[in-house]
Amino acid sequence: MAEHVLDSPPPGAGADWTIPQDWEAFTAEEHDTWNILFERQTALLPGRACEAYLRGLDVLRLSRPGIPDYRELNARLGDATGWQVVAVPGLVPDDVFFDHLANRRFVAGNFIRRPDQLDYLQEPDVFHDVFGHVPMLADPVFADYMEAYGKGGLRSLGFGSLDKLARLYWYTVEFGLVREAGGLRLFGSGIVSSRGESLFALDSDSPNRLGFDLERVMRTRYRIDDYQQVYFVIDSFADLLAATVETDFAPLYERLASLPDLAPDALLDDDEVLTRGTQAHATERAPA
Ligand code: HBI
Ligand code: FE
Repeated sequence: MAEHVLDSPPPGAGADWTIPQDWEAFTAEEHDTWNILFERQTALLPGRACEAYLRGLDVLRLSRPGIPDYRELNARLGDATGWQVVAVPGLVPDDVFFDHLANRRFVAGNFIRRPDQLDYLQEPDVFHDVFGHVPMLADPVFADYMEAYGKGGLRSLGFGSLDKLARLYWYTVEFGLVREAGGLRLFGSGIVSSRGESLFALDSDSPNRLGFDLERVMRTRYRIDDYQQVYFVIDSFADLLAATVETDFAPLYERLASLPDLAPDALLDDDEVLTRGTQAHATERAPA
């Protein structure tokens, strides 16, 4: 079980699970870990991440290196789109998570991976949450999308359809690609915060790459322990926002309840296929 997942608010935390960041408590080694990851990813992402992400990176360039001090970060992010980052111990319950998003607060795990975990860890640490998510929150259209998503998440709880809506988050916010400059660019936080997946998601012939379709995404299961077997491609953030704000989710949840889920490597006749993947990566990783 992940070490930072609690089943009730930590001692001293509010009912919203937030805790003080206590920036002064981070050690030199923890700041060094952030700096190593930050330098590595910012060298790799130009030409790979979308323009909105690369522009948003500026909000993270603070007066001191190392793990961002939210007192300074939130002044800059707040000026850009009214979003704030709040510290939490780790994963928080879905309803708490959605309520924060609906109020333009992004929750960030208040720990950073160990030096021997540089390339991968399953839980969202401060590097994934802040380096991965914050630059996109500085983009006005995406900032609106994330608030709309939070409000939709709270509504989905009433339909018992959180699992379907979580797939929308997963295949856009965490692992989304966008068409840009005649090619594909990264915007998913799970991708841009990972060196391996920043390469794999664009360069590998293993995964499928499909045109974004809301119902298709919400039918498609995902894996949390390896690179994705499918990436969905949006045309623009305005399109993604429109799909979320203009859809009446009640009949969509009804329809989804009667349709079978799809495996991550599924291909349907009416899919817009940009890449028909070999699934070689998943096959080689399959348990013996
Ligand atoms: N908690 N800290 C944290 N970070 C997340 O990304 C997160 C969460 N709780 C729930 C959650 N995500 C999921 O419900 C979403 O992926 C839909
Ligand atoms: Fe995330």
